[in-house]
Amino acid sequence: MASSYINTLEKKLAEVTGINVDAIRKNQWNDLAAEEQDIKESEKFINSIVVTRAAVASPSEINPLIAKTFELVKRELGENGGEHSLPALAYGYDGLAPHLTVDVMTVHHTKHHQGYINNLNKAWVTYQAGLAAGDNAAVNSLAGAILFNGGSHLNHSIFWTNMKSNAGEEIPVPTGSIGDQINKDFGSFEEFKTKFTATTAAIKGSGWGWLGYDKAADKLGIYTTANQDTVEIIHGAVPMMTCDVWEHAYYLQYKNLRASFIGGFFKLMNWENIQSRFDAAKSC
Ligand code: MN3
Repeated sequence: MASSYINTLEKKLAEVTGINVDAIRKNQWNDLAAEEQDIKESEKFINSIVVTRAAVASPSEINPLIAKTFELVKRELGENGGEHSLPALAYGYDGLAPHLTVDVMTVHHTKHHQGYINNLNKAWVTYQAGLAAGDNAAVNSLAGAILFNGGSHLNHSIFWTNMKSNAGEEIPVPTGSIGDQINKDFGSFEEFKTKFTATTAAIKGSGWGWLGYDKAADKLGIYTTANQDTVEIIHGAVPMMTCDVWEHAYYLQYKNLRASFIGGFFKLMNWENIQSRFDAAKSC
């Protein structure tokens, strides 16, 4: 059902302008098959596209992933739209050494993460102007920028909290209910670590490796997302932990040895933070 639906959508979008079919295919309709609610919303969205004359689109609906992105940022950081700022770290820039050096951390936090935040705040201003003008085509044309920069802000903010200082070489092992769930879903922590490392190291180009929680199945899973896509929008999983494998996250220190960086990341893993995310996901 979902695939014929997508075909219909693509045909209709192909007739009109102002809608990025690739972006919608990638970001919006991926999980249609599993999500009855999404299908209903998709229907509404498709029906709203009115071809007023040949090759002109007049969408009356706004891409729901724009609001969803701001909602996820608000849930993680408590920030209202357009009021985004660099979250303080729970450790100093030298606090993750030797596994992540002060140079890597400083550039990553103050230059890269800040850059995405600046873009997101700018996109918000245009988004509000588009809403005020009732120009839905203009608003929808911002979706790519908002998903990219908002996803990045969200992903980095989760990533920072997933780590804590550990100057030693030992790898912290999860205990409590998150440890039990990892044993249940992956066999053992060691098997989880091996699979997460292999899957995340194999991401083509830039992206993120994730430990996510599928609430419906009551199951943890390993996921990947490309670029700055976020796991909840792409896979419907609640983020527990994420590892940034864009080269800027590790290249200064690890060069092209992505798996070695992931090994360092495991030594920094903050299982108290991951446990609290698991508790929150289970209780809502
Ligand atoms: Mn990054």
